[in-house]
Amino acid sequence: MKALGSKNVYTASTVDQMPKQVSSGHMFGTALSVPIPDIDRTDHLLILGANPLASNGSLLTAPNMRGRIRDLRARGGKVVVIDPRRSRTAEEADEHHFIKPGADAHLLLAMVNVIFEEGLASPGRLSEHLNGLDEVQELAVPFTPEAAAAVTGISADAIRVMARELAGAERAAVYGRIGTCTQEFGTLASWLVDVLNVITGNLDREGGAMFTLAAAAQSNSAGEPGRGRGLAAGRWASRVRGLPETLGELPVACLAEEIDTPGEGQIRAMVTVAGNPAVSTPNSERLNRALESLDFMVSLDIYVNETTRHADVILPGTSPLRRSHYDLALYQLAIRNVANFSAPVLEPDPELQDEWRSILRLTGVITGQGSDCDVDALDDFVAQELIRREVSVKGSRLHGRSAEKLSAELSGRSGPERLVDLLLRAGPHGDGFGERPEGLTLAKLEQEVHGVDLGALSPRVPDVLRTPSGRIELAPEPIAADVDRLRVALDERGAENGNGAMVLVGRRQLRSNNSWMHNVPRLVSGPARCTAHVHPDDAERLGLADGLPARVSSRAGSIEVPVEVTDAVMPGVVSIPHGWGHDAEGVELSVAREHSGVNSNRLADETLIDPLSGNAVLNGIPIEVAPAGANGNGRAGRPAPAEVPAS
Ligand SMILES: Nc1nc2c(c(=O)[nH]1)N[C@H]1C(S)=C(S)[C@@H](COP(=O)(O)OP(=O)(O)OC[C@H]3O[C@@H](n4cnc5c(=O)[nH]c(N)nc54)[C@H](O)[C@@H]3O)O[C@H]1N2
Ligand SMILES: Nc1nc2c(c(=O)[nH]1)N[C@H]1C(S)=C(S)[C@@H](COP(=O)(O)OP(=O)(O)OC[C@H]3O[C@@H](n4cnc5c(=O)[nH]c(N)nc54)[C@H](O)[C@@H]3O)O[C@H]1N2
Ligand SMILES: [Mo]
Repeated sequence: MKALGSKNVYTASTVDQMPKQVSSGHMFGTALSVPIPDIDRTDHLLILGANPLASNGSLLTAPNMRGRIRDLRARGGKVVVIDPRRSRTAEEADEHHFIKPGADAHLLLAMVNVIFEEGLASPGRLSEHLNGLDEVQELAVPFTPEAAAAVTGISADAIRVMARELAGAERAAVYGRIGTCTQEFGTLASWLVDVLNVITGNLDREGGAMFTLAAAAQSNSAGEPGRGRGLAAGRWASRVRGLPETLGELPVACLAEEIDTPGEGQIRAMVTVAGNPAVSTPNSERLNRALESLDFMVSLDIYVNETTRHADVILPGTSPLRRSHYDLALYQLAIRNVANFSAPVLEPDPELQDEWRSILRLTGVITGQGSDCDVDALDDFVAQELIRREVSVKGSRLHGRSAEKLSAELSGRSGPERLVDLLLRAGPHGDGFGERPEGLTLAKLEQEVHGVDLGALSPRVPDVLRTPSGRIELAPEPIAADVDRLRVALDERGAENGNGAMVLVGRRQLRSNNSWMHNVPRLVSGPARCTAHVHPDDAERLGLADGLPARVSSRAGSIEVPVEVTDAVMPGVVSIPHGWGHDAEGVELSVAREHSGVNSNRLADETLIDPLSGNAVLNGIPIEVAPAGANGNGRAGRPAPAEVPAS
């Protein structure tokens, strides 16, 4: 990306967790300073917009979420789930409340209101590290439980009880995930999750919401502790819509218009790496047309799918079984401090290059060295740059050490493994290149084939903070300013109650992973899963019948999809899973084509975003629903009602 020098960088982050990164960045100073619910030690867990029994958790890395939630309840703890669907997680919980999509910020702010109103706020030890407590109290004043009830669909009494129970629990944590991010008020909801964690005294304490201390590459344990530069955002804007950059990338909801709008700076060529934006991003039809119009496109991928079918060149990846793995990102979000390295299981395939080599070769091409460039020299250069940074950063364990000596110690390795060894050894659990011989190295992890457990999370405030003030910013200026939008919605939505308008939400499925697990026969067997869940009252009102196709339309597009009538979804809401629709021309997925389904992102409107993060709104999309005409495409198989899953 540096070699290309383009500001046109897009990732799945802006159809996923960017709002949480923005709120965390403003509050704690880095985008991955995301408080993680300490599930194994908490007594009370409030879950919003997450379904860990299907997803196994996200921004919350741990195996066996079902077992952990059961254990929590078995030791007398309570689990409350807020979701417009009665998900599998909701079924396992003590309590579930349907919420109108997009209304989480209203619910959470009303809980903040109750906690202040009833004198229950007690940040405890954190008080001396906080800015903005009074401001938050002030911001919450208009958001009474009565006002929030109309917007959320949750009664004022229930909101009060939830607030009291959260504040009263010995140890409690609030966890919000994709349902709270991919919506109109994504950053506000993400912020309020942690406001509640702070004001109930649960942030950064055992059994509350805590900061992981990862073994490698974590910016909130790098450099000098306790203070930093804060969030990088708004340094440039997208060409067409003028949406701000965040963390060096632009909202993927802008990608199609950046390709199909003529003028200076128009995107004419593209590289995709392990992404399927033609399915996973809003207004996918427009993006598909845009991708087809490019002058050149190269993709690194393992399939000829909806995205890579547009490419001029596909560089195939190796099987995960033929390459090593260390998860730099997700271990920063783990519920215990852990480190695990997976060595390749199978021998390298002589026909296939490692992906990191393909990427370096592309770098060679881009920098004018040609496709027969010296990949090993480029790899050495990358490693030298990383070493140079470590030895020059103030506060790094390796500050002032000799780059040559460190480089020599790493010389037996190449590629990502050399970088991982460096990052592990420089990290807070590392050996510091001999400084603490019992510390971690990659060699040690190679011995520990099941990984290393570095212990339960422990309190990290204030050292973890990287805000310019060195404090937790409870009411960051840009976020506080966005509360105005909530106030407007309070009036508008409170008034428009119950006029029959429908909205769309998604749902994740256990035997799927976004768009790319549908070409495996075992994972697509059984009844068709790409169905629209519709509440019985809506089905009756709209003339929809179980197993028959409905036409669902939005500003962006229109699809036909078979209906499953179920009271697992709240009235006024339709749920369609994402990642389906594999019947497009040129897609070479023979199994997935047989179980095609339709792409729900044809309905997602690229003009709807959360303004603070640029994140796409994928939940709470206004739609119209009607029985499909007699000429419906019939592709939809009739699902067997007995097998209708709750998620
Ligand atoms: N098996 C499987 N596991 C996965 C994935 C997969 O596709 N399959 N995907 C992985 C990825 S990329 C991610 S990001 C994670 C996501 O992990 P999760 O966030 O746990 O995933 P979801 O199951 O999508 O849960 C989101 C829930 O939010 C609800 N929801 C929708 N709108 C709203 C709203 O406005 N408010 C509230 N409160 N709830 C709402 C939905 O009904 C749904 O139950 O899962 C990861 N794990
Ligand atoms: N409506 C709606 N849309 C959503 C979501 C939603 O909840 N609702 N969820 C959003 C979320 S959370 C996310 S993360 C995005 C995901 O968006 P994407 O990342 O664009 O989607 P995936 O389907 O995960 O695509 C993964 C790609 O990687 C390829 N691949 C798999 N293994 C390898 C490999 O080893 N090497 C290489 N090079 N390629 C490989 C696959 O073939 C596929 O093309 O979707 C988002 N879209
Ligand atoms: Mo995701």
